[in-house]
Amino acid sequence: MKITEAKVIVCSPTRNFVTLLIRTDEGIYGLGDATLNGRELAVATYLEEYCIPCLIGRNPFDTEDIWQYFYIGAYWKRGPVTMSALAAIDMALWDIKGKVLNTPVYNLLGGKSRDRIMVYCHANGTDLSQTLEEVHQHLEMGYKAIRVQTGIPGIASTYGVVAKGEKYEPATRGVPHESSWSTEKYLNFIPRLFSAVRDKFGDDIHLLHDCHHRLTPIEAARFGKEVEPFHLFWMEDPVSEELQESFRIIRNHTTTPIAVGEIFNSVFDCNRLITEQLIDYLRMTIVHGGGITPLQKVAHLAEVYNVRTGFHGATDLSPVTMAAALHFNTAIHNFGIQEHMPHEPLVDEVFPHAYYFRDGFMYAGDKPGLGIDIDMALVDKYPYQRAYLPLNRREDGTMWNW
Ligand code: GCO
Ligand code: MG
Repeated sequence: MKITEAKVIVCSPTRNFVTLLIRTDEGIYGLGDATLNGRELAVATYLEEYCIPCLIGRNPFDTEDIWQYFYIGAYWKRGPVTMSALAAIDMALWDIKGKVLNTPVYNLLGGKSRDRIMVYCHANGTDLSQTLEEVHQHLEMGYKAIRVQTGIPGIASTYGVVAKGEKYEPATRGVPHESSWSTEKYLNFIPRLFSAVRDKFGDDIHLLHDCHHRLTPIEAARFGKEVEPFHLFWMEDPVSEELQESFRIIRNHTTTPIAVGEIFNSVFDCNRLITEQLIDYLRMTIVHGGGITPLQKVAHLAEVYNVRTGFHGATDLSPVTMAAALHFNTAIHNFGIQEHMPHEPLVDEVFPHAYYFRDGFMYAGDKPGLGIDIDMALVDKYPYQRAYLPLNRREDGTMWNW
């Protein structure tokens, strides 16, 4: 069996997605997601100019060798652009393998470790009362785990929060939006938020929170300590992660579990965090972590150190990544939780899929391969539109992590 053609499809049904479609001489094709939010065409070009010419003629079953060919063979290892491209190739090949063998991909990754995947949703009001209302609404939808973000008094806009009736979407069209930030106001307010949520809804729901890389290690330590009475499932991205040893400061002060890794793209971004047991959940998911092939190795390493997965699943990760993540989550032993930020109905139309949500859990479905497709007629109707993630400044104007 041989790869005969590979094609990059860039479309924007409400937001941009980059998809790789690989065809074989036996008429079977596979899909991979290569979306890197705000930098989409860099990955598309990398695939078209440098990867696709070397893919033609290869055996799509050789997932390990093809991965190493593009990883070691590029000489320029790692980085989000190249690793997202590599992830798309890898996903598409696993999809083909499953289709040829007529079995869902989870069966190729170890079979079913569980029947259902616990997911967490987002409650994010502009103020406390709207946020409590959002928590209520999501409980009604059946969610067992909820990430809670809220507007902070005295800060004009903050990460993850949207006006009433709007849906949170990380990227916006036009030039980047700028927001302003006060660590002090944030740290003073968030414990009150979680106290109010526990008072109103009790102890049975899992509560999560994303600090979005905005604290220093000692500030994150204070955060973790002050929310301990409300026993969060996790605090996410408490600090900017480049300095892996900085997590020891947080760890020394608090028992609040830590989740990191949505911007990681290789095991070398988190090897120390894992082996020194400085984190509890790893968020690096299939698309930005280089594909199913390397993520399997990372998950197995993490299992030894009691680190579970908690894959990134915002709207900028396409349904192709969600499908791959759900197969992966079904199979590996040390699954923790999966983020679920539902796509717009139009996105689900462009990418028809076998996976589904029911009563707080998601299911990969039992179709061969990844159980995902793309509607080429619809794709042409929604061409790419440049969009950026926002920027963030401290109140005095200093650039800060968004
Ligand atoms: C999350 C993330 C997102 C990212 C976005 C960037 O936890 O879901 O932090 O909101 O900011 O995916 O593209
Ligand atoms: Mg996050």
